Amino acid sequence: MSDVVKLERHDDVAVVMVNSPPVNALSAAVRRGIFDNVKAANADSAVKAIVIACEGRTFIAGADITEFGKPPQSPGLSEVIAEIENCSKPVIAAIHGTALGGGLELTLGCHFRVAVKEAKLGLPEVKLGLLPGAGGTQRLPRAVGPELAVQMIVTGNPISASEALKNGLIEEIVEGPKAGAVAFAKKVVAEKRPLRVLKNDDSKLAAAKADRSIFTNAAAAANKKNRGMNAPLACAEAVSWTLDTPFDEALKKEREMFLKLVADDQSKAQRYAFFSEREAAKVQGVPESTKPRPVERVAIIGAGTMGGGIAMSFANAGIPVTLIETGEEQLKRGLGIMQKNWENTAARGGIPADAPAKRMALINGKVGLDNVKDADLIIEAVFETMAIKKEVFTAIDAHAKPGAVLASNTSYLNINDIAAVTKRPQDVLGMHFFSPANVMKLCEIVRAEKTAPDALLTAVAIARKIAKVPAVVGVCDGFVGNRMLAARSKQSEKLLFEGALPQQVDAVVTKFGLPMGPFAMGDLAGLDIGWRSRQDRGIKSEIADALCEAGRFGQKTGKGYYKYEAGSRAPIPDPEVETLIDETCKRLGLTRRAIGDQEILERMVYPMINEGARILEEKIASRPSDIDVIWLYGYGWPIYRGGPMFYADLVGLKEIADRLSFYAKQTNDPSLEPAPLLKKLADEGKTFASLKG
Ligand code: T1G
Repeated sequence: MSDVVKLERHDDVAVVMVNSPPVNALSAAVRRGIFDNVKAANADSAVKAIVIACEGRTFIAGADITEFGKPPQSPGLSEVIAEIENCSKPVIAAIHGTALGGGLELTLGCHFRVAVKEAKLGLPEVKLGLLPGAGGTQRLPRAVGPELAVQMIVTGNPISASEALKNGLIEEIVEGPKAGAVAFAKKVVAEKRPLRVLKNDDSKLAAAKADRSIFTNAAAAANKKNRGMNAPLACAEAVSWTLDTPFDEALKKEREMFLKLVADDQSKAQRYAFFSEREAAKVQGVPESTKPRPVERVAIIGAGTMGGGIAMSFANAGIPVTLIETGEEQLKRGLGIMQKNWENTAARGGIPADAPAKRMALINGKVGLDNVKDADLIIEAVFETMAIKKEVFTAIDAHAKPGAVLASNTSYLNINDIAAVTKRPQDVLGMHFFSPANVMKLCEIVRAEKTAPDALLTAVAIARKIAKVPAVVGVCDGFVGNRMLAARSKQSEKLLFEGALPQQVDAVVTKFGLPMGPFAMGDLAGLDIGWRSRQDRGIKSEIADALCEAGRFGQKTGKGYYKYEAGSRAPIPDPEVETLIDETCKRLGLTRRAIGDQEILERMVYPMINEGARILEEKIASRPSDIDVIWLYGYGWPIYRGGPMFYADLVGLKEIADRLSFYAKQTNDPSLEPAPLLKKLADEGKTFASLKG
């Protein structure tokens, strides 16, 4: 008998109870347990109906992703679903938590489905670079109609139990999943209700037979939103087979398509990203017994762009915030921007209409740093100068309660120096949010020399609670993300001197899958920020400085590396910039050359990988996958390429090391020589992934 699936009897109803924490994923043991118990219950003449239910926090959340790429073990999920579907007795799925992927597909083989009102139902395979591989593309359209089905499958977004009820995916919303399902089963038996066998029910397909545009539109929308990804298009095509391909033949095509996608590098990258995100939240080097400190109230210092965005993130999660500014005017402006942001989102239907007022009610605006006294976590988001940071931390050290965690949102300043001005360096760390902080998911948690383990876990736990993706990094200039970005920026500037133009470099980077190239990004952030920083440090950057001296700060002045039409953010190549680059190169006696796209791509990506290797050597990041999580969630690295270190393993570290050596000599730039760790792994024929162990 299976130890993850048990058979219970409730009068003449058999309950197949799955208990395989944490999410009842369909491992081989779970599949075997369900198959054997359903078969046994169906053969038992005393059993009149069968319920499939789960213990723990959720119904089956899908196939066991850890089994992908390993030799398949029987029974396959499709075999289990067929066993259910072919039962002569009613089989009812009792849904709670999230019925996702193979979990929802299993319920579609059942004759009826009931769910508790908080349940969510979805087919998120596309987010793993896959398509539903156990009949979902053919049964879901027969349950809810092709229009909703293609949207659910191409986007991977779940629907609520009430939407499921409205669209015929479930029969009833019940109080407790198992008890509700048993009661429903008895009703079905008493009423002798005919079994709903989806594979034989084409009634909901008729409407779509006339209007095939729902598939072409879904595919076009997916292609627009997910440039370069294979799975969304495959999903739309598979659902369209419901219109003209017999069910059994369509299942075979679905399986072939699934096997093709699961072997594709894109899906391997997306599955890697799924687990890497969760791995990053597991802090290394802290005692097992360490627990995070409780956080009931948060204080945020600074109601500017970053402080306001951070405050919104906490309020979005229902956590009360004391938002502190130096004066009423600044506070009023910051609160106004937050209110406007929420109202715009509500107007678009992104949040309920009453959400802006509810969330504003969680924000308590105050003037004066003494207002931090009740906070369990204090996050400083003031100007990026060390002097101001030290002033603020000295003040909060005087007012904060014992045990409060003191975090700086600095994007590169030394947290050790900030901690040193307090009497409690063990409570000080960095929480580096990315702008706009209410949207971007990444939060670099900066571990300073004296940061206490429980303070660190507190920051990681609260970041996850506000739906951020935390990654723990060490103290260095730029931590991980911006330090690697700086390595890329150095090359992008050099490429202009050597012969490339901003639009060529940016086109290569966006074609690779990043949302924006380095020059358009500079125009968005404002070229004057870097210009002031270089002046502070006595550094020249001929072309960027020339642009700023000409008042070309980027989007904010209507021109930077590009020009912009009034009210538009679309970058337009500007002949004036080409002239400025030409003249600057002539003045410096530089001869420019034609540079190919491949060289540009390698000079954009490989130096970042090289910096990532140095970051690992210096233990600024503890896993290559943490570096990838930072780039996936902080900079929009395309999820289907896994992250810079995952991509490096795909290209091959020897190839990367050789190309870096070549460019180091060609451009006389020793910083491009392969980092010792990269060279060692390349020489040994190893991968960054091999460091995981
Ligand atoms: N397989 C294996 N492990 C899984 C898993 C899965 N499907 N889902 C979650 N886990 C692990 C996860 O790694 C973590 O482990 C723990 O469970 C808690 O997860 C045939 C082929 C269900 C909404 O894509 O969306 O079915 O870190 O931290 O925030 O067509 O997990 O504790 O060791 O995310 O409460 C389709 C993926 C699979 C759902 C819960 N299903 N999972 O979120 O917890 S493909 C999915 C989630 C498929 C079929 C196809 C979420 C969740 P650890 P967590 P959570």
